[in-house]
Amino acid sequence: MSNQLKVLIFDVDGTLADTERDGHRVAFNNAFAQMRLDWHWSTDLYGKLLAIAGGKERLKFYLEQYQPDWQTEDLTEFIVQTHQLKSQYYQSLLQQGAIPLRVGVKRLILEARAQGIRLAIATTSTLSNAKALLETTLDPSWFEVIAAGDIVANKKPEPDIYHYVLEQMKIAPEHCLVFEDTAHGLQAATQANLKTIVTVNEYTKNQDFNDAILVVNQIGEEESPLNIIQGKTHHTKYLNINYLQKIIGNRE
Ligand code: XBP
Repeated sequence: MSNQLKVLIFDVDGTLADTERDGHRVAFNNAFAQMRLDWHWSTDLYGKLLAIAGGKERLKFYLEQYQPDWQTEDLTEFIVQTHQLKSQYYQSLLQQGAIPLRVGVKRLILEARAQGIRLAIATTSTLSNAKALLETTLDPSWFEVIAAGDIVANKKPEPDIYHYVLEQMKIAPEHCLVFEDTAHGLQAATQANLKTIVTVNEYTKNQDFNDAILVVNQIGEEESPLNIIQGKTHHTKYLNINYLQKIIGNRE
């Protein structure tokens, strides 16, 4: 018996949109400038900082590794305040429409809704930041569960956020498919026994995706077809629900 696809679970940053390079990074730099801090995160440096998941955790790591002599009275308070300011800048970038969805994301989500496939979000981002992206590009109410940020004890690559989604939706992992863009995200989903499709981006394209069932450059559209990077060569220009059903059912 093949498994039936019932749920799609999406990571947010880098998967739904290129929010890391064009959003979070830019917003952190804006916050540093407003706070008169002489720090700038280039796209290259940000690529290294992405090794640490979570904006607050990433800032702490940066201070330890790159500004070891810089001091403040209350580090925790500093991180919280800087992150709040950064989130304001991030959300205003979204409101300006500065960060579009990746190719094929909206079509696939609309198709899933039309076919009664349930939807969820599993992200390391702060809830307000994740919701802001959904509000400006899709609709948060389309997602039965929006699991984000500090809701679980351990962020990706630990599987906690995926376990949380499965529990909330009362669904077995074999009926779900995950979309991720990073090795950390893939590791988190795999540890929760979830099959994962990876849509790589510039930051993640050289990472190890051995555990993915499929690795592509994007979900794709008729006029902007996908490239298969790893996995069986299926003849398709873009991912649709019928195709995902075949993948999950191991029927191709
Ligand atoms: C992305 C992250 C987040 C964002 C910043 O994780 O690691 O930290 O970079 O978001 P995912 P916050 O791929 O799981 O979405 O500043 O809101 O933490």
